[in-house]
Amino acid sequence: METIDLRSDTVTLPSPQMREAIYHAELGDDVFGDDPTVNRFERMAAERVGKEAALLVVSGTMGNLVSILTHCGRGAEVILGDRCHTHIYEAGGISALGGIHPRTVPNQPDGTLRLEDIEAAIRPDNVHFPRTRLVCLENTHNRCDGAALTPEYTARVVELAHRRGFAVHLDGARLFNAAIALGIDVQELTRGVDSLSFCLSKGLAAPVGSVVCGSKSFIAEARRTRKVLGGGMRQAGIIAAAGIIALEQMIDRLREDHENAARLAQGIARIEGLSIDLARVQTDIIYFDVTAPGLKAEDLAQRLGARGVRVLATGPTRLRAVTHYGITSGDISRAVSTLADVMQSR
Ligand code: TLP
Repeated sequence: METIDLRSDTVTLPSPQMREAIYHAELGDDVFGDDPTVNRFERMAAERVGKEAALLVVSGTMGNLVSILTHCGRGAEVILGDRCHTHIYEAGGISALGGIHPRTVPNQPDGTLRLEDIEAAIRPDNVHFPRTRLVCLENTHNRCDGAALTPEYTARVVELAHRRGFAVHLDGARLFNAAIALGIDVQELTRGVDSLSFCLSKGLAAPVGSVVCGSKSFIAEARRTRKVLGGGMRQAGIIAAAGIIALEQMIDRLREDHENAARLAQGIARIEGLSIDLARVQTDIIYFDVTAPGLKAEDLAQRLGARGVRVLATGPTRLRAVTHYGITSGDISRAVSTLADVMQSR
């Protein structure tokens, strides 16, 4: 019996077309700028999101770190959500490596930061304070039920930041999921932001890699920052080749992941002892709660795992499941019936 792995969309394996493209990739030394596949990929990525230039990096974490370090000098302050990935899951890299001061404001349930909260967090020019240099948004928002931020909201944050003299970075690890969920072109979600990163190794199913996009001058600086972090790669066309397939073939299919997530959520809603807010299910990420007395999320995850369905416990009663390339609609039916069985046979 095959395992149905719903822990994350990071577990996706490359498609046959990616393996083929990797095998045949034309390569060179990318630190010298000589890898034709990387150069082609970076041009494609920049064009796709409507920015001048792009930079291939190892991971989403490195994409955010490179971007934030490039925007901010040591001692600068970045405004970011208290539930955002950079603040919670990136090992404090911006402080550890960049001497950058994080100023958190509450993420609203829909993943946004209230404009009033951003405004109130901006530092006045005073020798006592760090300088506000950047605000970070996350779209889709991982910890906020995979919510998609709208172009209207993004534009309002961009307007505020630019009016007050600082930049906007968008952690778009799952940016294409947002565009698909909202039924819009991805460029509507990137307009005006000074930098963004998106991941190749989540729903887009490439084995490795993320990409930072921005103006030519920003990316030239980001290239230096990546080198400082030891992220200059040599025959990186091996990675970029899969990235090209990701951009060409894997974006539209994210729709299937959203449909599967919605079906999984509807199944969960019918199971006694579990609870889920169906109105919050928008993309490939769903969170649900155990309400059955005495059952911990961790225990449920373990029992499911023993039956071949893997999910993540993210709190004492909270669990996360993520659909992706490699999860079929048949897998969703099996996951729901396994969940129902496990809950019934307690
Ligand atoms: N998220 C992973 C874990 O780290 C939690 C996951 O399974 O969801 N931004 C966002 C919004 C992310 O969700 C992630 C990964 C990253 C950045 C970092 O990407 P990687 O894992 O490539 O460093």
